[in-house]
Formats: sequence, C-alpha cells, structure tokens
Amino acid sequence: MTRFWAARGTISDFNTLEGDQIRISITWRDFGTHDTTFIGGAAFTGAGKEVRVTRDPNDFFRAIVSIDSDGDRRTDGHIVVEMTHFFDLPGAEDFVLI
Ligand SMILES: [Ca+2]
Repeated sequence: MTRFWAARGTISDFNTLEGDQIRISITWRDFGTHDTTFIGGAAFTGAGKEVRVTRDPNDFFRAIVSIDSDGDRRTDGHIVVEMTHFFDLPGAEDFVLI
C-alpha cells in the first residue's frame, strides 16, 4: 500500500484484479460529518467531499482521481493512477473513502 499525505500524487501499477484499493481521507472542517462520496465520472455537485474519476485523454492507462473537499466544485487535489489494465477505470469498489 502506498500512502499520500499531500494533495497530489501518483500511484503506479494499480491493478484492480489484484485487489488494489485507493484509500482517501478528506478532512475539511465544514463537512466534518458529511461522508466522502464517490461520484464516478460525474461533475462535482458542490456537496463537498467528493471524489471523481476520469481517464487521461492522452494516456488510456492513466486515470485521474480528482477531489473536491470544500464543495466549490473545483478540484483541490488529484491523484494520477497508472493502471496495469486500461479497460476499466477505478470504480467505487476500488476506493476506501473515509
Ligand atoms: Ca474545491
């Protein structure tokens, strides 16, 4: 397991078939009691503490995990996920959201 404490980072060799998971903990005081939500490829809703995933348009083996922690619908941090398989982006089952 690789841990990232900063607002951005890169995960290499992500393989959902091997049970790899991405653990994200969002701490934001105004949303302290609101659970972090995985929204797939949808746009941020403004609810705060949301995680979305898109494919890097320049590299099919890369997913971009974007995080809006404060509900302003703007990305506060992102993680580049370099995948061993390109056919599936990381889904809800691939995240542990705290
Ligand atoms: Ca934001």
